[in-house]
Amino acid sequence: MSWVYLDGKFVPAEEAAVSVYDHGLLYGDGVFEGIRAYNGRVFRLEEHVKRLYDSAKAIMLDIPMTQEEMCDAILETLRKNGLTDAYIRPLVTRGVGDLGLDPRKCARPTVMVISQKWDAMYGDLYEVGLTAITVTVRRNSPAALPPNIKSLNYLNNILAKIEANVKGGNEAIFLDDVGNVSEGSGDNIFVVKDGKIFTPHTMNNLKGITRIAVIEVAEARGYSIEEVNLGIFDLYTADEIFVTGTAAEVAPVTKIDGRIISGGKPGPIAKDLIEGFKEMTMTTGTPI
Ligand code: PXG
Repeated sequence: MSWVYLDGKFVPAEEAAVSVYDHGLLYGDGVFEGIRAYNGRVFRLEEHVKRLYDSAKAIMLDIPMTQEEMCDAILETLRKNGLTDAYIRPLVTRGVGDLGLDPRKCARPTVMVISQKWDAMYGDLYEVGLTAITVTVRRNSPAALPPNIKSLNYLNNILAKIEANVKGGNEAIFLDDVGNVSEGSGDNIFVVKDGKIFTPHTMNNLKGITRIAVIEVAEARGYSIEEVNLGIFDLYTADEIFVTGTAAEVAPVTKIDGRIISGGKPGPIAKDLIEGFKEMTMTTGTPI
């Protein structure tokens, strides 16, 4: 049997349910995280929990437990389910209210932790590389809904994914409202040009935890890595492109909008970082 943490209790997965009046459902009013455990350890647990609380703070949502208690709830969920390699989804909604959008109607947030076994998201695509599509739908403007908030409102990302699916891509790449490269539908983006690595600033994308980990791996391996504004030209003329995320890990892109990147196969720097990141996930993290 698998168990879900729900408001301080463990309930069987098939009985874990929220009210139709929960504003997480009615308005996408809530925040979440996506975390991985590898080899009996949770990768960057404190960083994910901190980002969850930052997302909550940005939407004035008071999570009714401390960050330490949230970390414990996550670890306990994994133990209760006997998981050592897993995907973990903590989620906090505004809670049960009425059909009006005013969050003051919601007495207390709903807190959930869902977990499941999880393997590589892109299967054998890591060997051949992803086909990416720059989509016409733009990333939410930071002036409207900052992409830094990992909110339950993922329709912007889902519209991008649908467009990539329709156009035959494995992943969508967003530009922001002025045409700067932003991120993928569920990952951050990096390009390699003339031996140097570049990635967008995090104003127009999620402050990815894998992104930071990969920057650390790159620096440890002696690469020059810089945060810059990138345009579509930089994507089309890149020597290598890769995306990073909890689900995607480090995934090379070998074709974008029909342009072949790094000869149509994963490039040497992406391969080096895939190896370094794998080592990091296998040897670091909070023991379950
Ligand atoms: N940008 C966006 C929009 C994301 O949703 C990332 C970047 C990468 O962030 P991290 O911290 O994970 O390196 C994400 C994270 C899924 C899935 O099921 C997607 C994410 C995480 C976990 C699962 O597609 N995206």
